[in-house]
Amino acid sequence: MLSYKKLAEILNSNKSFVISSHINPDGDAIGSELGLYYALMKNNKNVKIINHSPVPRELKFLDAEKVVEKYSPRKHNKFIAEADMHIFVDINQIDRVASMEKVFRKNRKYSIYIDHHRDPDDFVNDMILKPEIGSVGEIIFDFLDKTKFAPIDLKIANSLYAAIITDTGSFRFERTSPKTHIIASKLLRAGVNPKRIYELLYEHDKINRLKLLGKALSSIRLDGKGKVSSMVLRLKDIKEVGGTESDIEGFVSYTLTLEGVRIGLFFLEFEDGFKVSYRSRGTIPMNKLAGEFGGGGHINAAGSRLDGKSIDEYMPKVIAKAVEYLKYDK
Ligand SMILES: [Mn+2]
Repeated sequence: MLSYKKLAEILNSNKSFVISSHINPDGDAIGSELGLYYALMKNNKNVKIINHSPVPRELKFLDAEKVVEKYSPRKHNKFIAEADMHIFVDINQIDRVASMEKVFRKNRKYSIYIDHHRDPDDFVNDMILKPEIGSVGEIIFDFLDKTKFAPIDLKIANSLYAAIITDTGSFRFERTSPKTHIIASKLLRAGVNPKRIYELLYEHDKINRLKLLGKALSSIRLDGKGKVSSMVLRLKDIKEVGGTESDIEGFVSYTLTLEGVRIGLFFLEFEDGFKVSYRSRGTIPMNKLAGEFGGGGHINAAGSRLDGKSIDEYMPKVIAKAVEYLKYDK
């Protein structure tokens, strides 16, 4: 594993960088990318953030200067091929960059993962991997704070704060630590306005989203003596109300709000297949459960996407497997 000191040396000794993250980026992906981007820019580096997906609507406020670019081979392949270094944040498996995988594989550069997921692949030369940390934003902060690689100005602070609150569920998920709060306090001292960031991130529901949430909530069912709850959103519901995958973001968290529930599942049907989000409390490994259906993730939060599979055939199977997994509840 790369030390912060060594990372600072490596960044200092290179000039041009590509920063990238996963398909459908969340606040931790975009916030961490931007935090690192501005830190590199302060050191007069040549940097581009290039992602497979565009910045989602609800995160656009973070990228007021529009520095995050959506990948286009014609526009970016040259820069990617010529950059000294490729830095991947919030991922540790190269296929998470989706359509960009090819260009990164073709143009191997000194590359690193900065991440907090388990089970990395061996694509990169080095990595900073801290699965015990709640967000990559905290890792980037820690790096900047300890090495003084760049002063943490308001732009960096806002980016990292947004990364932290999205990935810790506003300081309530398992991996929220005393240090998470210490970092948040330092970011507030750097000028972050927590009320404003929270409003920008979360308080902008569209009526479609609430209607879809209503449909999802009314589908809720319990199995495993009330310990496994699941919700489903069908393609016909989405078509009836209107809305996209990003309107459905976070619905899965409602499955765990029920008293006594240890595993929550959320099924989302697509045109050609479906996706499952898995959540758990305590020691029940959702990464392992998702792994049985071609996915992965963290111990308490994971996902899998089953393209070309029938939701009616698989939903009972996934639920039955989840009930079996209650045996891991210590
Ligand atoms: Mn993350």
